[in-house]
Amino acid sequence: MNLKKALALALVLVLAVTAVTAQKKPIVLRLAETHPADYPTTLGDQRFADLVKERSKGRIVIEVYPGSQLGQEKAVIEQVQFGAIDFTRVSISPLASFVPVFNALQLPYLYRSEDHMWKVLLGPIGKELFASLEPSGFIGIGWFEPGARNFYNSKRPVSKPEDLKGLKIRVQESELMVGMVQGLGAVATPMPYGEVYSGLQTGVIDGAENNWPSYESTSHYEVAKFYTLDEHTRVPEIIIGSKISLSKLSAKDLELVKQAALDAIPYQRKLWAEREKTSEAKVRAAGNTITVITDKAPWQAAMKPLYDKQPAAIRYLVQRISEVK
Ligand code: GTR
Repeated sequence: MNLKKALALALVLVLAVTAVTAQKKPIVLRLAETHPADYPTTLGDQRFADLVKERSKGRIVIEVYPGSQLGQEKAVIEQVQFGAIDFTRVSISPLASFVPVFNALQLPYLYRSEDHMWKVLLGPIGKELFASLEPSGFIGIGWFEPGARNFYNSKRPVSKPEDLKGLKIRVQESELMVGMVQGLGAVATPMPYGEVYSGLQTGVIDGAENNWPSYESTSHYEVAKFYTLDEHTRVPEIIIGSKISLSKLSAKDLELVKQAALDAIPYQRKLWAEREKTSEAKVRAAGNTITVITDKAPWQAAMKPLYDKQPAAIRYLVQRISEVK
């Protein structure tokens, strides 16, 4: 073999080795989750990550960081916006401070049922809302079940809206939620999820509101023993991606990612339904006072003024949501 041929062969070999190593190195993306590892949304995130890994044959790896390791929701959303975190699963409540049209989805007593909410999320309105995320630097990836939220406090049983008067109630970092609680005559205190337990313990706040699994998994039920099943909101859980960081995925891979999130929904919903029951059983066994609200009319009436305050675009969306059969 002459020198020229040997050099050419060596070059071919180097290129082949580089191509193989480049192929083998997966794209690693991080997903931030506020809940602990065994919580239904976290297990849903993990199912999403597993499907992506499997279908991309290991080319795309999503690492799930549970338990607020990467920060509290609002701070994480900012980081997703700037491309420092690739995905997060959050409640749309803090997200609405970034993309206000999402407020339409968290108005009290908006959905007739869980089923109605899912029809909205998976139908044309859900798709439009995903599209509305893009100018703010986010990509809509998927939805998860949030359950219904209820008020709880450490002071007294609450069976009608007036019973909340004067209580300091923690809300998510959302102007709309501040408005909702103020409208009930309570004192609204927005704060990150991770600070609520000590807030209740030290008396900085008297109460908060959340679904059965969150009330139980955070141990809030141990320090705020009065739980009122008023089911005021269903605030969808969402997975969003960072437009900046996901620009490294091909259009086909982005489709694969979105499809995987869609396919993880039934699993998360099944786990959710189970966890709602076990959380409820645990709280009841602890002897908490559970007040069942059979007539929601006074609650709906008390929250109605919030609707009238919304800008026209939200009111229009609310109208369309009510028409979804
Ligand atoms: C939970 C929700 C979390 C977080 C929390 C809160 O129900 O799953 O993402 O938003 O509520 O109240 O901050």
